[in-house]
Amino acid sequence: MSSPPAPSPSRSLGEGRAPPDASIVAALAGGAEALRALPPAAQAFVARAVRLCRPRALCLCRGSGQQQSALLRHLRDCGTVRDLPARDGCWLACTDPRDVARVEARTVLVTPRPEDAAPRASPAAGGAVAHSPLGNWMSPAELERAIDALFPGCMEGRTMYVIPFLMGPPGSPLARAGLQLTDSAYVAVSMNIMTRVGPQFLPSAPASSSSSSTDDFVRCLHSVGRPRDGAVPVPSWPCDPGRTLIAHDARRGLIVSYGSGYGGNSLLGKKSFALRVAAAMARSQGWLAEHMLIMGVQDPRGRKRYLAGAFPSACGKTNLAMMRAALPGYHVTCVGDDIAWMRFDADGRLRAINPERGFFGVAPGTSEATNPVAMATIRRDTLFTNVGRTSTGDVYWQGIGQSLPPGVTVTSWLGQPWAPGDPEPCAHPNSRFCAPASNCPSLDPAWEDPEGVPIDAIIFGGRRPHGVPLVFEAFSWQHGVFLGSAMRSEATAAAEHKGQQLLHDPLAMRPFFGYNAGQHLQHWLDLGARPGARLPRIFHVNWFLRDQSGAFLWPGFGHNARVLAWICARVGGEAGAVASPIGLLPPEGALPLGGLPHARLFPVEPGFWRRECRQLRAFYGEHFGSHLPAELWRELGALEDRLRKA
Ligand code: GTP
Ligand code: SPV
Ligand code: MN
Repeated sequence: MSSPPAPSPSRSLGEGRAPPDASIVAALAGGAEALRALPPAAQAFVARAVRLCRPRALCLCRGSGQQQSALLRHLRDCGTVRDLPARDGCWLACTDPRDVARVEARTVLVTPRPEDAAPRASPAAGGAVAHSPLGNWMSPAELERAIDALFPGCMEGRTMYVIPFLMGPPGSPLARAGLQLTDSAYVAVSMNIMTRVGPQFLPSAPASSSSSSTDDFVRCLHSVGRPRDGAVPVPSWPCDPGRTLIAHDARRGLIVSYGSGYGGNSLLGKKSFALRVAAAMARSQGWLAEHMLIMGVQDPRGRKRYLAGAFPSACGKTNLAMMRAALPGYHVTCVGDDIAWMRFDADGRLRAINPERGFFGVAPGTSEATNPVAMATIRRDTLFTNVGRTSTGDVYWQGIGQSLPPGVTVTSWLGQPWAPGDPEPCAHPNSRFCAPASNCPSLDPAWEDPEGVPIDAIIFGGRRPHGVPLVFEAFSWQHGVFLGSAMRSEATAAAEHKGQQLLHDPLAMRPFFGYNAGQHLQHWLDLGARPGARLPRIFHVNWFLRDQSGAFLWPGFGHNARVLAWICARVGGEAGAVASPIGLLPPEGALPLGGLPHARLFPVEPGFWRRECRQLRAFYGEHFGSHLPAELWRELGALEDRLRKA
């Protein structure tokens, strides 16, 4: 007699409230404690994951400092982190050199139809996976197959950390809960810095018995993986780069990540939840989840304005959000450096919260000269990854702006002796610091306001070595959304791209869209058309113009305050602007340029912009096609017309 086929282990990973067999959890070390602390829906998710991944033990993360220290000591005993005696409570992790950045090629959105994931994700006939520059698609059935291939037994011999977490200030109408299960203590420690952790953040009961399982919390399953041949070249950093997969099923509120322990691949509250899944929630609930910093700018008369800014990865968000203004009388405060969740309030104002609780910032280039606020933020209680280490137990990287005292030596992120002048850098270009927001001396007093801060201006920007002025303003909300859709930037080390190619990066969301990018742009246009909306002004900036020798023209960093001052004056109706085909420009003399010629910082060369339009038309056509909102095609046509007349 044949028994019925066993159900696929992955089936219903995200579904159901009742624990299928809680006994399997209770039998594990730490299991009973986790069960006691978790609501039934969370218990059910844990039980399913335990059955699938077969961990040796469970560890419930409660968000306490005591537990954080214990986890760090455990990581030290495993050789994953080393202490940094020169800094209080600081640690250094070095990864497997194959696991150093987000893996965009293996990041997918799971939807029934490919066009729900990305405009031009077209699988080969009958295919279950499709790649496109605006997002990769995987079918729900293929995700089940992938889970069945990757996860069974992947946590054998390891502890599963159970991390209930909240994105956003407690009590905020925009805050959302998640539950991440991971076999990486490094991830558990990092999540405890980046998010608010503890079982109290999980809703104790579903919103209603008929509500879908996505309403209560986002289910996140993560494993660093187990290579098929069992070979782990860096035992302190197990991973399975050959089979990495980061999959998002927003409909089921489920994120599944396998094979990488690094950054956005594994800290699932960040890009996976707070951008991809949240963007899909935001679309249906009428708000926005965006790759944006949030900052306060106070002018010499004491007036305060809040700005949100979208720049692609490693293009200056952390630096701008933490800036110390190099302009007398201006004072900048930080609400967030990477992600903004925004909604219109009853008065029609756009209000933003930072869903995170820490900074996961790029280390190279961070110095007392460029970002003194970050340098103060990372003095204590910071987890560094892939930077160099000095013989005195301090950190080191290219552009840290401190020469080494005599006799002090450096070990590179690869564990090799390193000396200034060596051809290879001592820190990986995407090496990072992970520090609690509460360490930041310029943290805005309202940074945890549950209602969020009112946004007066939105800034888009990228790395553009030529042709794009230091700052210009959009003519309207629609034109501003067009500018966002037309963003381009040089590739950076934050993902696996090689070389200095100019990538299109609409809204700085190209790797983070949670649904069809054309619909995401339409959502922006729809919100702008909302009756009673008091829309922020939209600006485009470029700190990265270069001269013939390749050097940056603009001093950047704290000096970007001069640009912010003009933006705030525009918002306040106190500064004039000159119309040009591409937008509104500051008149000559409107912002202090420190002796640099106006024309070099504000080039508006019709030939350059005509080429830009041709490339944008090709990009729109090839990658959006009919999914691009008609209003944006019209904006492009209007720009081409203005340039023809110029
Ligand atoms: P993600 O964390 O990847 O989203 O990056 P980010 O957008 O927060 O970028 P970040 O502020 O970390 O800056 C990345 C790199 O750009 C660092 O090496 C900075 O030193 C450099 N950078 C930031 N702002 C400026 C600027 O105004 N001028 C110049 N020349 N470089 C800058
Ligand atoms: C980015 O790449 O935009 C980051 C780093 O902020 S990561 O968390 O790895 O996505
Ligand atoms: Mn980022």
